[in-house]
Amino acid sequence: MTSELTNSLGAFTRAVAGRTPESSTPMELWTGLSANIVDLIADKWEKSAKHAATGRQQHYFSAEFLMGRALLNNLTNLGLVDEAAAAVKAHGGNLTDVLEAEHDAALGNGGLGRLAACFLDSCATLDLPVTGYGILYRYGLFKQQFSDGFQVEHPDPWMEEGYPFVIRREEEARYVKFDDMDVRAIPYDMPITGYGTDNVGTLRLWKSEPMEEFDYDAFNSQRFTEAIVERERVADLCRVLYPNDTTYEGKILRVRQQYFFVSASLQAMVDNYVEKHGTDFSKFAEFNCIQLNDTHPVLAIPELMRILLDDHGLTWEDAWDITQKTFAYTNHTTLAEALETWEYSIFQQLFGRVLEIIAEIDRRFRNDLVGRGISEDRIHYLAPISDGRIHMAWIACYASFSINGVAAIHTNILKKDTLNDWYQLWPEKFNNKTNGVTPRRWLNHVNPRLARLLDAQVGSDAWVSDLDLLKPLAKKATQKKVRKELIKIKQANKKDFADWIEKRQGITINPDAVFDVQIKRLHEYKRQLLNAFYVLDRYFQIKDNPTLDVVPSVAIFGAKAAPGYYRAKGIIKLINTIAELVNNDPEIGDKLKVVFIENYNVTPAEKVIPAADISEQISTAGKEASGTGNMKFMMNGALTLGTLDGANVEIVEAVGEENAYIFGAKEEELPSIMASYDPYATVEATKGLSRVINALTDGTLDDNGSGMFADIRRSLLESGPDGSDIYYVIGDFASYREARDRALEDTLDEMEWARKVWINITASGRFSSDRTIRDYAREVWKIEPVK
Ligand code: T68
Repeated sequence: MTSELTNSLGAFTRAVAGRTPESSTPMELWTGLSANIVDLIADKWEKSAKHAATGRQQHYFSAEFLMGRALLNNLTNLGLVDEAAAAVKAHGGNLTDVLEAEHDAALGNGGLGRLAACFLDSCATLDLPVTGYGILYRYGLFKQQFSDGFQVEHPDPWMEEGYPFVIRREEEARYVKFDDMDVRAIPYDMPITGYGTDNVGTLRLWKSEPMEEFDYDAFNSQRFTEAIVERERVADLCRVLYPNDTTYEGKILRVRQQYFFVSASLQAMVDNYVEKHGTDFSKFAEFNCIQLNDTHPVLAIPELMRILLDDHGLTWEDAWDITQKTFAYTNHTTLAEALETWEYSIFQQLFGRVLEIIAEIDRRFRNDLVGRGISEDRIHYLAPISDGRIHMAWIACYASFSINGVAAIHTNILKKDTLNDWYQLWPEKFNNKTNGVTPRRWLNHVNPRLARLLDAQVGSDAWVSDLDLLKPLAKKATQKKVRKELIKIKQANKKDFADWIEKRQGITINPDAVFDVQIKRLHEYKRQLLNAFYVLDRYFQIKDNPTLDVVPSVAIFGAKAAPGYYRAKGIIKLINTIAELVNNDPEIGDKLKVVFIENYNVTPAEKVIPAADISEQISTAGKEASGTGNMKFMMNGALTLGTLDGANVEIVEAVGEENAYIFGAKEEELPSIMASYDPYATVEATKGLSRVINALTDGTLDDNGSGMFADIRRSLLESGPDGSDIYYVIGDFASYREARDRALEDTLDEMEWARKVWINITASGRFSSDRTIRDYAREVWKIEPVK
């Protein structure tokens, strides 16, 4: 008997492919099945949206949503995986091939964008009335290729072949005005299904288009080509995601993108309010709250003021009162180079009226602070406008009722350092919301073997939407059966990864070796260099002593560098060069291998995390705001090898120091250490390290004449602001090597290792984004589930 889904899949595939499903490509079957799924969601989605719009609503503004693939996630949420597999099979296809045809929606750089995606998943699952707002980038984060070990970037036209999971809402278009151009903003809505609920949330992504399909005057005159150019200028606006993470780039197109999406989103929100409640705005902040994901959407603050003042005639005092009750701001970094400030002249050129409003905010802010007896210097430092620049974080801190960091240590650093002046002025605004990740994608979906074990132990799949249910299982760590099961699961996952990487990159690894994984953006503060140095040191040790009894391990990396970040690209070249050296040395064999996953993204993360034994979280203490990969690894039974930084601190708190591998200088120790730090002397004093550092420039490692390796060496050993090893790589090396060696040795006692693994998995409940979102909902957003 053919199932309903088999029939509908046939129809949908015919409609998109124009031929029988049997002759369709996996991509066409993917498109057909995806359209079919949207069809199945549609009624619930409409109902959820109507329902949510009746009460208080939360709006999540973010320039990035790193969604990854959508189809399997939706099939899982709808409980349709088996049926879909059968339906695809009935048409001569194979669900795995169909799922693998899907492009990642890579509309984000890294942690910040992926966090936004996890949050939407949790909001939908918890039946919370939350909508996400962002930009429909035509090109996602660049595709990374290695050429001679160097990173080369390629465009990522992720939806060129069609993408059924966004629906164009023509009738909800808005106009966004710049001083030098007018733009039509068209929303594309993506349904966000939850697990075990009929609630379907929405991610609204705006696309820019020319005001008129045709400017007839222009087209009918000699200005034809100019008119075409003008159209392209508008389309350019949301063409590409800026590939910088954590560093700030003051590009005019970027600020256009920011204003574009917040203006369109606010217009839609305000229109919706007027429709429901009329033009008495006194209750606006009772019905609406906006979370700003970092400073990228902070232009929403003056823009809401503009709409209330100019379009609705409110007084400044009333508009400001509403604005201050509406916005909440999340900070994601303490790095000084990440704080967004825009040149005054750019705002002058793009939106004079918005600038006028910022200037008035600035004037009133200065008056306010003078009234509080604050010194002129401090006022100058904190003012929205100073030294010819607009300070986005300061506007956010002033106008928001809530300011939060993303892990306990990070929030403390904000209070005592980065935002200390603001903390002194308004301590009550500050709160911590430790990040989390969705257990749907990052456990249930990526690790079905472990998920089934958890089902059996819990007695149902209830843990998928209530990860705290794992907590009482911790005591089963003593049970041999559970531990044996865990070992088998990890082995099978490692075998899967080994097959996947072999097929993808042609590299063979031994699934019985320890998989040690560092996957994250390439940045000096994340210290991939420390990891690379360890590998090189180990290589030299084996070369010196070929009979050395080492625990076989595979060092697995995945990382993209911002295209303009020269040193990060040098580190990529270095890791690839070390891989070449190590992997092709017959004397080394399986004792040590290096894998660099090319084009690391959400999907490769899903493949490697379930296979990891060791999770590398080795940033310089105080630099990683939270990290979220650390949580994904923990949930999947990898042990943390890390510094006391970001959420590592809370992970160690949850599992106990004996169930993690902690090393390195602490955040509070570093200032005094750095005051008298001599990297050169430390190299000399650390066994094996000078050989490693010298290998950069003595001909052992070849950077193809690029000079990149000499640059890396300089950054560590030379004095001056561009050198001095400011991330303390050399200083932490000995302690890192000791901890990593110890972790590798510990894997030999499989049963004891499995005990630690189980403790980590069962303690991961507090790192579910459901917990994070409940905290936001209760303490900041003040929203309730809507059934
Ligand atoms: C990350 N930040 C933090 N920024 O580095 C990480 N920045 O510790 C934290 O876990 C994560 O945010 C979530 O809170 C980023 O990912 C960016 O990607 C970014 C992008 C554009 C501009 C600045």
